[in-house]
Amino acid sequence: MNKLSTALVAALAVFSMSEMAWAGKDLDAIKTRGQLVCGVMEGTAGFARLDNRGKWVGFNVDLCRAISAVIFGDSEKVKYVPLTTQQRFTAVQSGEVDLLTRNVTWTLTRDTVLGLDFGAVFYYDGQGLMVNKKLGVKSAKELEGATVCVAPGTTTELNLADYFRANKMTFKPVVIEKVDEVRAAFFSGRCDVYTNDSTSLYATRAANPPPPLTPDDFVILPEIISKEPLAPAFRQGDNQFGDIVRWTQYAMIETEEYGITSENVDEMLKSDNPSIKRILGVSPGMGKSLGVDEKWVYNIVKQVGNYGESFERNIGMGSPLKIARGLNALWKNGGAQYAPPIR
Ligand SMILES: N[C@@H](CCC(=O)N[C@@H](CS)C(=O)NCC(=O)O)C(=O)O
Repeated sequence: MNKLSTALVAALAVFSMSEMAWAGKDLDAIKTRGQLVCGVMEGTAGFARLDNRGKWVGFNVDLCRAISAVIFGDSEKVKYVPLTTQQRFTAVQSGEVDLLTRNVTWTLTRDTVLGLDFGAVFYYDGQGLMVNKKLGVKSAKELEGATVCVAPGTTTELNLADYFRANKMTFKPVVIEKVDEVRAAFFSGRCDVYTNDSTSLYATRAANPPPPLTPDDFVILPEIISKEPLAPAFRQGDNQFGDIVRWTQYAMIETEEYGITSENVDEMLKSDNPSIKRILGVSPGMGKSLGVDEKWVYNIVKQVGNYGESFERNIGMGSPLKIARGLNALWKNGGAQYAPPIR
C-alpha cells in the first residue's frame, strides 16, 4: 500500500469510529429511559390536544405513537411535552425532547444553523389568514393597515412581513407567544386578522370560538401565502434514530398504498404478495436492516393505523376539521405523499 492510501484508510477508520460513537446515541438514551419524549403543540384540535380523559390525541400525536411502536413494540411509551413556538427548538437542542412532531416547517436555516434534521413531510401545509366575517373582507389584498395576530419565532411571522411588503401594504403585528392568548386576542377583536398554517386556522375556527361566537362567524381568506412543509425535527447526529423516524413515516404511507389497515392487518399477514410479506416482516430482513423488530410495521398499523387512517380519524372529512386530502393524498391519487420502497 502506498503512503497516500495508508493515510486514507487511517482517516476513514477514525471517521467511522467517531461516526459509530455518535450514531445511536440518542436512540440508546431513548431505550435506556424506556420512553420517547415528544414535543407537541400546546393544544390544537385534530393535531395534538389532551382529550377529556387526559390523554394526548391527534394526527401529530399518532406519529409519536408510531415511532414508539417501532422502538418499543408499544405505542404508549411516549411522554408528551407541550411547547410554544419560542421554546420548541431549544427543547430539541438541549435534549429536553427527542423530537418535535409539532407543526414545524422544514426550512434551510433550521436544517443547518439550528443543528436540526428533519424526517419526511407529514403534512404539506401553507399559510393562511382568518378574519371575522363582519369585516366584510373577501381577499388578503384588502388588508391594508390591518392589525395581525401572529406567534413569534415562526415562518408565519416572516412570510407575513414578506407578503405585505410584496403587495405594498402596511400592517400592525400583535406578536403573542401562547396559543390560548393569540386566540383570545383574535376572538376578542384585538386583531383584525389571525395568521397561521392554514390547518391550524381550520382547527382554531372549528374548536375555539368562545360562545356566543361560532365557526360561521369567521372566514379563511382564499390566498395561501407560503409553502409550509411540516416535518418531524430532531437533533443532528444520530443517523439510526433519523432513519427510524423517516421509515416509520414511510411505512405509514406504504401501508396505505398497499391497503393494509388496522382492521385487516392480521389477514394481510397471510397475503402471498411479496411486497406485503416484506413490509409486514413475514419475509424477514427489513426490521433487521433498520435495527428494529421484524414486526415494526405490523406494530405501527395494528396500534396506530396507516397514514390515511390517522388522517381521517383526526383531521379528515369525517372529523370536525373536515380537511380534504388535497396535496396530502397518496401520489397514486394525485397528491404528494410518496414513500420510497421498503425493500
Ligand atoms: N409552521 C410554523 C409554526 C406554526 C405554529 O406552530 N404556530 C403556532 C401559532 S400560535 C401554533 O399553531 N400553535 C398551536 C399550538 O401550540 O397548539 C413554523 O414552523 O414556524
